[in-house]
Amino acid sequence: MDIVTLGETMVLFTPDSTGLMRYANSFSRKFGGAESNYAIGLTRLGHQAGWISRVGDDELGKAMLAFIRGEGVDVSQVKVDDSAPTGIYFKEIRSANEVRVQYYRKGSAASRLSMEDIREDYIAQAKYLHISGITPALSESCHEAINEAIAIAKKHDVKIIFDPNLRKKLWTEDKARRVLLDLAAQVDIILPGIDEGKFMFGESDPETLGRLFLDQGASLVVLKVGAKGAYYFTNEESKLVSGFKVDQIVDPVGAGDGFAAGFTSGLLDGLSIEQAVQRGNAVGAMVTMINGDVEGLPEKYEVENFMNATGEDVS
Ligand code: KDG
Repeated sequence: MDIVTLGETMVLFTPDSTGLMRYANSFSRKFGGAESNYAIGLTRLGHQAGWISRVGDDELGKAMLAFIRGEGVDVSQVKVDDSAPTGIYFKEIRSANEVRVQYYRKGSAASRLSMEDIREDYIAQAKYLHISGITPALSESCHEAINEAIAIAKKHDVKIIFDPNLRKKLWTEDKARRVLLDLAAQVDIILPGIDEGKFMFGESDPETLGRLFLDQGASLVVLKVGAKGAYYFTNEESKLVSGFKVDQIVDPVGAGDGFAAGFTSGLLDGLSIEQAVQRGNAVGAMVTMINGDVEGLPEKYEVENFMNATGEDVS
């Protein structure tokens, strides 16, 4: 396995019309969850990815599992839990720049994920463990599962990639800040957005944030700055890698997961950090052009064509 990730995926209902949710009468059923979005991003790019989770013993949970399995992700570590339902979320697209989400996930099957679901041999054989800041926000047992996965990865020298994925709806700001900072101190690579950096450290200058994250312990920090692209920082170098032009943003949700998948794919292919960030920027941009969290994730030839066709500087 190239990467293993863990977290909740939900059934996603998107109104077929834009505007206020109260006027929406018909919806498209899709699936979305930061960690499985990331895993699917990697399988589309030709890598092997495994996802650890729980789904409810219900029709939508079965459909979700079939969908993610069908995308080539290993779901052997996903439990069907008959004591809680599969979580659901609705997306309200007011405009491309204003997408609101409404969760129905409290007490969901995935929120019951626990350290017993984490198998040492499964994580030990991966090249990277990917974690996101959403999972510890879901429940105490989910937080324990994350800590267990981190401990196993460290024991077996599996590199840890952390996407803070701050979701303010899921926990208090104090707790979120405390846990995200704690996780940032335990990982090898961190992929925050500039707003997440600001939330965690109260700083908005990219160079300062890069330094602060490195001081926490990560050896590579990739700080995303929206359409402008992303900075990367190591103890030796730092650089802004420009983003790609997008003609029309349709749905920005999932762009960060696409970025993380493109970037990790670059590392797995042995690209330089700069080239890996470039691939991350391209995949993130491509995700925004299609409605849905995973529908816009490209195959490798598509991302290469996109990069060749639109490699313009938007900084
Ligand atoms: O990054 C995209 C995710 O936000 C979306 O797929 C849903 O996992 C999700 C969440 O918790 O918001």
